[in-house]
Amino acid sequence: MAASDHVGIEQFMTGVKKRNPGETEFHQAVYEVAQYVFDYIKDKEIYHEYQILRRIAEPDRVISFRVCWEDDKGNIRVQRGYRVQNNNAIGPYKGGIRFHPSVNQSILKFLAFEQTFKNSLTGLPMGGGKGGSDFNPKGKSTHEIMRFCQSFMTELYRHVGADVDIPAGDIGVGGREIGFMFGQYKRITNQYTGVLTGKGLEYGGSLVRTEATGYGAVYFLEDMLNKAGNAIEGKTAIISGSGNVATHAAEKILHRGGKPLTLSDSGGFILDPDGLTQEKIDWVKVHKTHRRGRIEDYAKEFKGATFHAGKRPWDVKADLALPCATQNEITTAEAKTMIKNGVIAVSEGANMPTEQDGIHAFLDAKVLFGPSKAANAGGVAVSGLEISQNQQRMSWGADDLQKQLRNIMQSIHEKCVQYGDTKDPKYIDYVKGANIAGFTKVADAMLAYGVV
Ligand code: NDP
Ligand code: 2IT
Repeated sequence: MAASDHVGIEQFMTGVKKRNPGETEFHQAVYEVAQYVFDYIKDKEIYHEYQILRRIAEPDRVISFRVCWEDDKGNIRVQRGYRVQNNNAIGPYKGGIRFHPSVNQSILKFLAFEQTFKNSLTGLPMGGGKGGSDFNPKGKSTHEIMRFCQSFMTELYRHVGADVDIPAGDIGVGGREIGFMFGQYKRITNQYTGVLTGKGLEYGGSLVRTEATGYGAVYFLEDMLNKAGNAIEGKTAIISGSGNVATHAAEKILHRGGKPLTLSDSGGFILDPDGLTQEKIDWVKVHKTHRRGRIEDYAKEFKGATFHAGKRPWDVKADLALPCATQNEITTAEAKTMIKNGVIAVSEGANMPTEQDGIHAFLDAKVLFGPSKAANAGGVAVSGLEISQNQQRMSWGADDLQKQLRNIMQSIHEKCVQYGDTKDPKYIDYVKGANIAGFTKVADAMLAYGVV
């Protein structure tokens, strides 16, 4: 086949949209990867012949199931549960579980697709998957959460396993929910295996897993800045979210001598012009995780801080930005405001938080931009280390794990530099680098298997 006979990107995307109607987040994620991969493989006939990208963009399977549970008033409630197993070319399916009312098939397919490239970038043997439910954990009692998690696992258990598919946490799923799901898996199967990561330290969890995603996003930011002859020290940072990723990103910014100015949740954002301190971050962790409180209470607790209802923090002037809440939380207009305000680097803690044209605005303005599949890979990387510890029936020390996390983030940065060259020798396109580096390993494994 001559190179000119290959399907073009527009035709490829027409097919993706036709096969996955209405799944806009999934289209967005596939298009973002395809833009770069099409260019990279234009003279690599074998990837065309074996339809590699077309196959990665078709999940191995999408499992959807009913989850019934009883609330505290005795009402029977019905939710939908999912597991999307995208690709296991380089290892068992691996990826988080999200509980949020917005969860649908499109969102989980985009997350499972992205996870495939992210897990490849870590260098560890993990394929890509994602799961979740439209269950809304807000306002639910601990017993309601427990009953929901048990019911969810009563179906999920038959699709997962320590060598098959290893879920973990994501939005709305933290240590408490993982505990309930692990307990139910153990009860149903009578097996004690590392089927989930993000477990408690008492029953096979790993040190550093809780901190890993937020810390990792700041390590990636640090490596981008260092490569450009700059540093975090003395810089201000705007951060969205106030959950696991956001609070640990704020903490690591602080460790590096930076000044975190904001946090947010779905109600709005807080601005603390004095900067968040360790004490304030610890308060947020307890308030949001244990008391299930709202970020607006921060402004009542700490003098000088203000709460901005219904708003996101992106028009606050700062040097650095870390979106750590959810997808498409930086619109193209907000990206342009940030550029105008002089932001020098963005590191995505959340998955796909920046709209497509917003990403290109950052790249055109030569803002250092760490895309989610590279910048937030620290969480799943330490999940990979948790799997290794479980299989060895060992647990490693915190110093060792911190070093391994730091090294993995550095090696992801190096892979992005290797593939992310631009016409400007001083500017790295990390989006290009992450997409191509993530693709090659999965693609070459798929080639080895032939047509399956
Ligand atoms: P948490 O549940 O701990 O926190 C989520 C935070 O984001 C909360 O502050 C929440 O606010 C806010 N948020 C969620 N959805 C929305 C929304 N639709 N609009 C506005 N705010 C929202 O989740 P994590 O910190 O674990 O996850 C945050 C992001 O990081 C997600 O994109 C996730 O996929 C990604 N990620 C997480 C990893 C992990 O290890 N946990 C690993 C890699 C990526 P509220 O309380 O009001 O809902
Ligand atoms: O998006 C992600 O990488 C996660 N939610 C973590 C997945 C994992 O398996 O640790």
